[in-house]
Amino acid sequence: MDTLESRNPRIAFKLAEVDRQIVKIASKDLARQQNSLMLIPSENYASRAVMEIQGSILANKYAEGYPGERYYNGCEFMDEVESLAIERAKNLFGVAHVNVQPHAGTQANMAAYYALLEPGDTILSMSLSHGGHLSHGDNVNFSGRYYNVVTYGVNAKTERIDMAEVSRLAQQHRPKLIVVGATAYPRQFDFEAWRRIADSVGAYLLADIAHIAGLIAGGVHPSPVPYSDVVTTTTHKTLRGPRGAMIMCKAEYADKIDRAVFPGLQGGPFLHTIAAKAVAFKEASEPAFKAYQAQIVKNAVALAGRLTENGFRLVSGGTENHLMLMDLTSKYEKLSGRQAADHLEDAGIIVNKNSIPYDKRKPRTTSGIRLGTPMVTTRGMQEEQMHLIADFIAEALEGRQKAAIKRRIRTKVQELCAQFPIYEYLLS
Ligand code: DSN
Repeated sequence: MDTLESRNPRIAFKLAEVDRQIVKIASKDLARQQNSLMLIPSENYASRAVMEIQGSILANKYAEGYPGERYYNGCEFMDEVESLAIERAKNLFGVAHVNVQPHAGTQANMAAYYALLEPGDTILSMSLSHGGHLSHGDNVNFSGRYYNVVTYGVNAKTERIDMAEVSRLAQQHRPKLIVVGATAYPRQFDFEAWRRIADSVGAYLLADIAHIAGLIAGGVHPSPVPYSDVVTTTTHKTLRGPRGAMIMCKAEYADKIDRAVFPGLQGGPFLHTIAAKAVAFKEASEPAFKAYQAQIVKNAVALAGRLTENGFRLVSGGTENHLMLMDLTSKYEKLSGRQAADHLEDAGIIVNKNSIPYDKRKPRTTSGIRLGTPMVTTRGMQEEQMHLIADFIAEALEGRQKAAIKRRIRTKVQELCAQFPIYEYLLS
């Protein structure tokens, strides 16, 4: 029979036939993902369905533009995909307008600034060293170069955002945009209070919910949608979709936001990823997702509680969301976040070094580590396992100079992981 495969056999070869080297690397990471306790709060295990469509024929098409107004022909089904993703996101978050094209969170924030600001305008945002994000105006990022950035942080005593201080800074600097959102803040945001401050100085309010989007969709964190002009998020963290981002906004900013994404900052959208976002939004609208998000928070509270019992101080005293920041100086003055993260990796526990507020060490060293529960919760672990994990962390850090202790914990970690396998269809 005359087939494309018979005319061009390489098109039909399986990955393992084409590139054993890359298969081997991916298999090693599959084993690492299976055998480690992954506690980085911004990561997750995407579902098989999400991964299937992301690696599909939808990756073959260019579709610059938006549904119904493309710069390429042959986009009929790409329009269907993107419209479906948009509708599902609108329903999930109860928002007027959604742009599902941003490739990543920084691009989403960049598009929001591009739409609402002129170079030189003032942004009031959380400082990176207190838990903000590079793209909120850090001086090594484009946002710090093109805008006049004023930062707020957390109060030295409470380690929570001091809303009176935010209000004072807003009055003093009259920002055109206030950004609320963080990558390492373990407390909830009162978005209504942020709106009041923005209104008091006539500023736009941008909520960057990349970390907490899943919690919001699952109803375990208040939503910023009623109070914000623009909301940005990634889709792969607690939301558990493909690696990517989106922008939500009030109807009045829809055109500006869309034009900022394309043609302002991006060319062709990744329709295979947008299809995977659509799948993730469907999954996030199901009752099981609410239960998952509630368990993420319960697990974080359990992990935080047991770490505290083990003598570690947590920034702000605990957590109300999916993550926590551990202040290592409270127990081991000489141990940096970087060293602690490496010792824990030796024991099969993956975390990241992170500055703590008012950290005396540099960002590459840090005095803290950041831990979160989205991945272990996706595996099905509950409070009982969080207690075990906290004890593993304490034992590994206490015995950090002894390779045999870390090896023993690594074995225990692997035994625990074996009880909660991931992607069994890939492992078998
Ligand atoms: N990578 C994100 C995080 O880990 O929080 C920030 O970009």
